[in-house]
Amino acid sequence: MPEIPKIHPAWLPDAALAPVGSRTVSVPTGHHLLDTLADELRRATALHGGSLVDHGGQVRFRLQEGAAEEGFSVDVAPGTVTVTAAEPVGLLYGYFHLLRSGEELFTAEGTAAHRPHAGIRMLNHWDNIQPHPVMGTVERGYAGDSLFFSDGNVRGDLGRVDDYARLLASIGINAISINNVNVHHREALLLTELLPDVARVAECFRRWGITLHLSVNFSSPMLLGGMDTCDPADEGVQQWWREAADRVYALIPDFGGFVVKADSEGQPGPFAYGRDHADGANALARAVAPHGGVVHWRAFVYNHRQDWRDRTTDRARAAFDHFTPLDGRFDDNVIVQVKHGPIDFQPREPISPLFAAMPNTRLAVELQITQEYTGQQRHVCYLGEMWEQILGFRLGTGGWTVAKLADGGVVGVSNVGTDEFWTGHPLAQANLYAFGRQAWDPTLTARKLAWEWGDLTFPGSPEVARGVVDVLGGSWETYEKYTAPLGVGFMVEPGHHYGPSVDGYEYSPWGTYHFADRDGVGVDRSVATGTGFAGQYPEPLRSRYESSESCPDELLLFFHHVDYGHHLRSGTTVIQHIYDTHFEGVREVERLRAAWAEVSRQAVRAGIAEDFFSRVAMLLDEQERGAVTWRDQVNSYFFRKSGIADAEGRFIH
Ligand code: GCV
Repeated sequence: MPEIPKIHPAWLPDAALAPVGSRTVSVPTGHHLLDTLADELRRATALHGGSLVDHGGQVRFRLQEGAAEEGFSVDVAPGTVTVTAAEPVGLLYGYFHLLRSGEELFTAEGTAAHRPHAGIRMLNHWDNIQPHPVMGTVERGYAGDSLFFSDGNVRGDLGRVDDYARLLASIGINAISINNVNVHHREALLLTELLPDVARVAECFRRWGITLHLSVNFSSPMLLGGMDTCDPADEGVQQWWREAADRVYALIPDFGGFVVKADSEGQPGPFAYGRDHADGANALARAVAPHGGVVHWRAFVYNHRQDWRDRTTDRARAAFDHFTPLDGRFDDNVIVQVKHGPIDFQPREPISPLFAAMPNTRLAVELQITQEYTGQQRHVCYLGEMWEQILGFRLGTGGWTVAKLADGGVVGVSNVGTDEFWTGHPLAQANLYAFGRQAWDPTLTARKLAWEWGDLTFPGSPEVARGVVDVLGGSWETYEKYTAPLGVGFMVEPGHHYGPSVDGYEYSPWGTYHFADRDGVGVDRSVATGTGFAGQYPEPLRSRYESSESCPDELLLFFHHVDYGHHLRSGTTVIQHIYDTHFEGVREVERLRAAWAEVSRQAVRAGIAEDFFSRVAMLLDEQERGAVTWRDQVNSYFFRKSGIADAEGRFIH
């Protein structure tokens, strides 16, 4: 059995470099990204018997004015493939395109142009420098420790960061923030004392065309500057931010900008001074504007000290209520970053109505790659399928998709850490892969991306790739089946959010209720009788969500409180749907395990190292245990609340 390298190469094993590495290749010089590309080509050709030549060759990279920013075109003629781009980064992206296209590309003559859909394709890390007593070094991290920080400092050895940056460049990521949006005291120092270390990290990413951003604490002028205010209207505060930005750019000339979580879950913000979020965001944006930087200002602002008895306050309404009055007031270099759903990354939520309501603001869509609410990288849950629906969802005037409305880019919360497979669950690599590729081109289907990822990860073993793709396919819906039903969300253990607790958040201040009683379940968010949230959508969505008759089944309990006997559009009742899907979800996990056993046998036959497969098998044991627990807790809860028996007479505790 060949030995697995200590760190798994993810989707770039050496064998995946063969399509380019086995040929004669030429590349221009004169830019640091071209040096990176040349290094990469040297490595590929050394491995696969090709060579790097000064001119010509079978694969030619060339720069030529006129192509789209960051884009590239590929021209295939008999015996040669030419990649042309206006910018060096386009050639780098073109190289990775050749790898994922494989040998087939070399036989299909013609020219094709490629360009990214979103200008900013970003990852947010929620990494802490000082391990948080509850969250550890990565908040909501399920893949080991931080790649950047250790022992209260930036790591001395950043070798792994370089490998990480290469993986990210290969899927088109061009921006990264390295620290948690909850910026504690030690992390605030990244802006000052620890800045030289940040510059070292920025250098790793620069080599791969990725700009570094920092999450900053809104009260930094007080925390770091000793001031007695952080009022964004205060001239001294504005001056402090300008000087802070100048210091950053002096060391990191291509610094991307700031990410800010303000007035959210205890983080400081402009409300304390009677200012709004446009005032706050613009003060910071003006500090980075002269240097070409941006501010990602998060719209995740809500009251987390709610009284569950108060049915008028609705967390789902909050982002829209706070931000839509500010449309048009944000500076051009502010990007308002909006979570895809109105609450918080649940397995199923409607699209945030904010995307259709701020035509004069740059918006970014925020997705959660780390599986906080989708199995914490212990369950297989292929999120590419969820994101395909989100990015392609039409809600704007003229039916614009979320991908188009989010003209400020696509941001994902990273799922990576020091784990040898990068992502804890080896199959969660596919989520990171799909995220980057969908940010580049949101029309790519999740299925196609699973194949791309499988083919790259297991080159030359199509049977293994097929088996893995089949296991990924449908896994998000399987997860949804055995967890919270019909869009209700949040039936998780408080705090760590793993595993079921139907009433875990029911009487807490976080605003995440399901209001189950003896007669029914769900939150009435209609305009007629509920919180009015449905009214935040443009037509025809508003009417569709307003009525329990037309509301899609998968979102019914998000928008309506209905009796257990209510008939879904599918024909079954709410209570029977709960029972059926929970039994079905567990059966699907059992099938996943059997399928994985078969893929593992094929992998052994193909001589592929076992570690990947045994890790997944071990996690599938846990997934099955978890699914059974979810099924039993949810089914028992609703059986006892409703007193309605399962029509199939299956055992419910
Ligand atoms: C970084 C959720 C998570 C928090 C996270 C927050 C956010 O509430 O549970 O860990 O904080 O979202 O997105 O800011």
